[in-house]
Amino acid sequence: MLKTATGQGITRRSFLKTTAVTAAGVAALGGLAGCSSGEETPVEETPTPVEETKIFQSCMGNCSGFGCPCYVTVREGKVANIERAKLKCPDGTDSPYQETCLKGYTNIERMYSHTRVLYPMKRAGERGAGQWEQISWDQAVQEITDKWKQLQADYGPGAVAFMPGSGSILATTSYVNRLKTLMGALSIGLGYDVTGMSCQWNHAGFHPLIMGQNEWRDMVNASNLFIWGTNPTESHIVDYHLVSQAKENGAKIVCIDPIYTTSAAKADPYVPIRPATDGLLAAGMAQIAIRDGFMDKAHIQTLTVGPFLVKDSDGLYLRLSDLGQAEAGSAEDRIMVMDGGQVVAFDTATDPEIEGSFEVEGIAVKPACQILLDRINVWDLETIAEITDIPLATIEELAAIYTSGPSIIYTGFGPDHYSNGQTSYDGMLALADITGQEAKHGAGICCTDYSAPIAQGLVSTSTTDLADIAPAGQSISPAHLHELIEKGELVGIKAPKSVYIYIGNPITNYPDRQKMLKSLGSMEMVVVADMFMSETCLYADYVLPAAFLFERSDLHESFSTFVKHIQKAVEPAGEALSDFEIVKKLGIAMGFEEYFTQNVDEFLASCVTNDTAAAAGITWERLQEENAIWSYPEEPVVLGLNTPIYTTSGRFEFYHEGIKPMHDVGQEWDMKKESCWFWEPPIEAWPETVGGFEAVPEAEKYPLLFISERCKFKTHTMFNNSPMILELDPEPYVKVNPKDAEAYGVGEGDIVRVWNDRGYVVIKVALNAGVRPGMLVIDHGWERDGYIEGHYSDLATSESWPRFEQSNWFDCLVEMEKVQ
Ligand SMILES: Nc1nc2c(c(=O)[nH]1)N[C@H]1C(S)=C(S)[C@@H](COP(=O)(O)OP(=O)(O)OC[C@H]3O[C@@H](n4cnc5c(=O)[nH]c(N)nc54)[C@H](O)[C@@H]3O)O[C@H]1N2
Ligand SMILES: Nc1nc2c(c(=O)[nH]1)N[C@H]1C(S)=C(S)[C@@H](COP(=O)(O)OP(=O)(O)OC[C@H]3O[C@@H](n4cnc5c(=O)[nH]c(N)nc54)[C@H](O)[C@@H]3O)O[C@H]1N2
Ligand code: SF4
Ligand SMILES: [Mo]
Repeated sequence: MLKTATGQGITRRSFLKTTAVTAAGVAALGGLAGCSSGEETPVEETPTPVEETKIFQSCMGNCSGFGCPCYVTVREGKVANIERAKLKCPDGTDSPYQETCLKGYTNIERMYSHTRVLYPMKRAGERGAGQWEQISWDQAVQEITDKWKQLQADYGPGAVAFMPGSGSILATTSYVNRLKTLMGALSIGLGYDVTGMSCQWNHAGFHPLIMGQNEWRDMVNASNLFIWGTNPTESHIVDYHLVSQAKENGAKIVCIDPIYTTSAAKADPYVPIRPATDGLLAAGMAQIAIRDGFMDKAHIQTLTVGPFLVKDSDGLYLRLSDLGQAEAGSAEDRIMVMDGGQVVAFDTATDPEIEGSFEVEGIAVKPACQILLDRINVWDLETIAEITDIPLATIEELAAIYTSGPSIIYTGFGPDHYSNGQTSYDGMLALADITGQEAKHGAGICCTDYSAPIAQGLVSTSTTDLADIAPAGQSISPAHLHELIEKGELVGIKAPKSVYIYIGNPITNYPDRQKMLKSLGSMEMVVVADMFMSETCLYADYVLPAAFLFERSDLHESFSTFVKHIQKAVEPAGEALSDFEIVKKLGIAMGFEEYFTQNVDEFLASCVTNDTAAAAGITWERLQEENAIWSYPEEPVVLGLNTPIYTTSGRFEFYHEGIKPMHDVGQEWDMKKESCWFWEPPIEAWPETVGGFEAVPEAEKYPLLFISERCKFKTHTMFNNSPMILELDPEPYVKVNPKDAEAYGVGEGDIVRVWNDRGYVVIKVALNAGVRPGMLVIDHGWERDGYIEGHYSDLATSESWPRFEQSNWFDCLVEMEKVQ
């Protein structure tokens, strides 16, 4: 018996009764077709029952679903059907999360697609040519590990790098970390969504339940929902119903986006904004809120770092040790605030000042809130209106809506994809801090999904047991990979000579594809494990066939309110192996057999055999019985209300004392400037001179701003191989505003070349009046073979600002011309 999370039973083995009826029908037809004399007694055919098995399984991908659960029906060794598995919240209501989207239902097609990699493949032509020799697993493993051993012997352990993507965040894909750790190999991190996520964590801390933002269930409690830099009808398909529900509950839905998206169409007001200026809009709204009496002093005093005194000299907090009253760094060395004309430790104050500037024993100080206000007040509202391209009356209207009741800013990763993304998120977060729109239901920020069972410690794939025996590996961000490879060494890290790529398609998905091709091209050996012949596979020396989700057992450790155990439904196609088995083979061949003794079930069981899981009542036995176990509180998680704020100060931090860059690679760093919100235009996406900010020089040649957008037909590059999806969305196109189309002499269906110094793409035009004039938009996720020529990922820059190592796909200027 398989059970859903509610305990509703679903029979694992059931027999189709309908076959009897079918057989009788066939017998009747047979009788007629035979057209016999009618004297013969019709032969009663014994119906052959078709055995069906229903297995708890899941879709997967880095979409907002992150593994929507389903039941797959297995018939004669093949997956024959997919049904959504309705999981339940602890109170018995349907879980609002992870409802299967259109893509999820195409998984059968994907799984049996001709683009599946079925055997280990060795490159037989130029890299990228797609010519392969099928080899045995033994040969593949031998050759790969021989080369790794030689490279590590010649150049050190970091000569081999491991590079993940985000395609399948499951316990077995994390098993790779075991091999990486044992080899002391170089880690190449993830370079996406860094700015958005990190700004949240810097503001509210990394909480094991929730990553710096509130849980999405709370959206339905908002009076006003600001869809600000996200397009959830496309990018959060399975969660969008929360927006609809909020609307049904009477919430006002506001959308701020340069493009009139499908989400914008459902909002009122929709406010188009000049790209990369959201931080200034937030500052303008904050100014108006303060002017109109909506500054929430009590909130700033008690739940933010607002009253903490900051020294003018070094930007650090004034502490008791500065006044000789405690030992620096000791537990007694508390941060000081100004209270009733006295400087006191923050935890003894009753009504601390949040504004003003003071001198304490000759030390000039200001409350952190004053620093924020000074930075906001640098901008006058007219300039903000000019730069954001939003009429002042509209900014007034937005501020009035935002302060009229509990308001949630539902943001996403639009602002993240510009180099100045931090100015947008820090601005939105500061707006919530100043107005007290947080730490209560229906308020705060709901950005990317909730946290993960792995973050909560419920599913642990940790490699700490190897700490004493393995050399400590180094790590580098993809943002610095090219520099590392060009220079051969960067901050003590040597350029890798080989890379193992898994659950990712970096050649398509990182900006400046030509640089990525060059960096990966410099390697002596590139190995990719994938289920499909992705674009990155095409440039590999070895492609290892990975088992599809339905072909393996696993534990979900990615973003979800459930811990889930999926069970192998069918045997892997061809000679595919699960990532677990692939890693195990490689690990044993590298000489680590004693660390790879577990079978997959033993490994999965070990992942949930830990104190945290035990305390939460999560056991391997329960998972086998129930498949999915809810791992969140009953009430929606709201930071500062029903959870602590997980910053070091225990408060929301709009001021970041002593902030350091995410990775110090010798970049210029202005600590004081980075400590608090400021606004500057992005590196490249500034084609016009506005508000005193000069257009970038590139704009003379490349006047158009190019961005990509999520579409419901893809999860990044996944689902490019589903015929059903391709029927709905057969080819890429660039969306062009009709005014620009006229100026460029192009019309619907024309073919254009879009280019800059980094590369070009040749693509069909789709006119779209919702696109802001001066912008071009291509749906994200098409690979090399989708374009007529070139590639959209050749266009974007790999440059980023100093604080975060981020990929800035939207920070990109281009020119366009008609080809035909
Ligand atoms: N179908 C589908 N869903 C997905 C994914 C997928 O590939 N396919 N990927 C998942 C992942 S990993 C992520 S990170 C999320 C991303 O989810 P979203 O953040 O929703 O994704 P995008 O469509 O990239 O960008 C969001 C919106 O930002 C707008 N935008 C662009 N520039 C600006 C700006 O300067 N200011 C403002 N205010 N808006 C701007 C764009 O027009 C777009 O409407 O989606 C997840 N969900
Ligand atoms: N132009 C542009 N580019 C972007 C973005 C954008 O907005 N615009 N958004 C960026 C963002 S936010 C993100 S998160 C990234 C995502 O970038 P990636 O993480 O590279 O995303 P996917 O294209 O989903 O690649 C996943 C790959 O892993 C494979 N895979 C899936 N499951 C498994 C498995 O279990 N085992 C193995 N071995 N392989 C598996 C899939 O077949 C696929 O080839 O894309 C980024 N790229
Ligand atoms: S593609 Fe759709 S069904 Fe699959 S995990 Fe994502 S949202 Fe869920
Ligand atoms: Mo992402």
